[in-house]
Amino acid sequence: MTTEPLRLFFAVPAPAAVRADLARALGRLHRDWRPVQPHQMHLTLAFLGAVPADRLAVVLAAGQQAAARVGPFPLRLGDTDCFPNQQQPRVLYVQVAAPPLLRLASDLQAALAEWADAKPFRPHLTLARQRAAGRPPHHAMRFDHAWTVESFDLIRSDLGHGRAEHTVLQTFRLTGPAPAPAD
Ligand code: 2AM
Repeated sequence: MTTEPLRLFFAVPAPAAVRADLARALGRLHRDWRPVQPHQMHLTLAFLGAVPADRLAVVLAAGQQAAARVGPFPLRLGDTDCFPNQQQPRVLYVQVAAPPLLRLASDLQAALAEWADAKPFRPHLTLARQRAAGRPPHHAMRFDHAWTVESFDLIRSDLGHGRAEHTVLQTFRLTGPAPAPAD
């Protein structure tokens, strides 16, 4: 019997209070932009695409190992920007500063290179995607939120026919050493 591969990614979820603030600000976006649903706001650490269901244990073990190497760390949101660039904006995101995110992302990418998206890691939290080409998101948004990251999730994304549905398969608590102050 063959089963459908799993579309998986690792991500740090944004706390509920932060999601609520971001969603409020996104209410003012032009309708050419489709805001991310608040309950799906996250920072992707590694996107794995299609993983055979019988290899899930390998992915879970990699998550566990990465979580054991990094302790809880502070994270701060910054300015908004666009992918691929301001001239042809397709994705509106908020920049994120936190070096331990890079460590988590590179550990996960290295351990799961068979599936992991090999693009260089750009820490960000996607706020909205463009529905129709051309129009910039207009008003500047700046967020000054900070929180302590204590865990990350392995999430299954089901595309279905409409919007992707996200299901948390496992939460990994960060149990490693506290990052150095410079981090
Ligand atoms: P994002 O982090 O920029 O929002 C699930 O699809 C999540 O994985 C999305 O949040 C998405 O982008 C992220 N992701 C990263 N690389 C991806 C890729 N190649 N295809 C689809 N999603 C990807």
